[in-house]
Amino acid sequence: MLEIKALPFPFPLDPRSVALIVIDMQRDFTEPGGFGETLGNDVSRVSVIIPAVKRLLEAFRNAGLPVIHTQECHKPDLSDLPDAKRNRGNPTLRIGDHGPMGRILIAGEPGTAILPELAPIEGELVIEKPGKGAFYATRLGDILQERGIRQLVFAGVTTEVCVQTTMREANDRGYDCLLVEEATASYFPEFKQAALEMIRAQGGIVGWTAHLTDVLEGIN
Ligand code: C5J
Repeated sequence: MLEIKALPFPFPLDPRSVALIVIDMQRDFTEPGGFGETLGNDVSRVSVIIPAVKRLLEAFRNAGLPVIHTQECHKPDLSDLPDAKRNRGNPTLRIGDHGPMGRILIAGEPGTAILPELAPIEGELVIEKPGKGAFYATRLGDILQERGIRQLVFAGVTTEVCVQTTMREANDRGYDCLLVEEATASYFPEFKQAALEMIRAQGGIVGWTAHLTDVLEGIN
């Protein structure tokens, strides 16, 4: 068992049952012309974490620990896209519309691709998810069970939407969850801060948070 300096108290990391889960580090959220920008967001606020996520990924790979990636996306026929999700708000382009990086948030389109710096390597699992949470309408829960994974270290975007939704459900399913502060971002810095505080409040009610350097030191 390794001990990672974390809040609200040290995280006991078991290398035999931990995985890194990198949430939605795809072009649609981090580059101009994608889903994030169509909603009116400044994507530079989230692209700043790319180097930190890369360091975390490399540390897990070097330590021989498993890595899982997720992508928020929908089928080309939109059969997995509820009207409520497609029609909500007033974006400049809706999910499924044609944008500068192909159809917005559609599987296989250039905008949905994971950033090249963080691209999965052979053997890493990629979960395509139609929801904000990575368990909804995916095989993630079964796969984690089959592989004996009991602990999840989280990175990715956005902190208070897809990261937090997945982390909360993982917590309910009995996983120990640790979010790496420098490897997650929101379009709203105050939402990131609030999410970090909510997660670790009340004795770690949703899980732990830790700084990147402490995680790197702990697993190397
Ligand atoms: C959002 C996500 N924010 N990956 N998706 O719509 O957080």
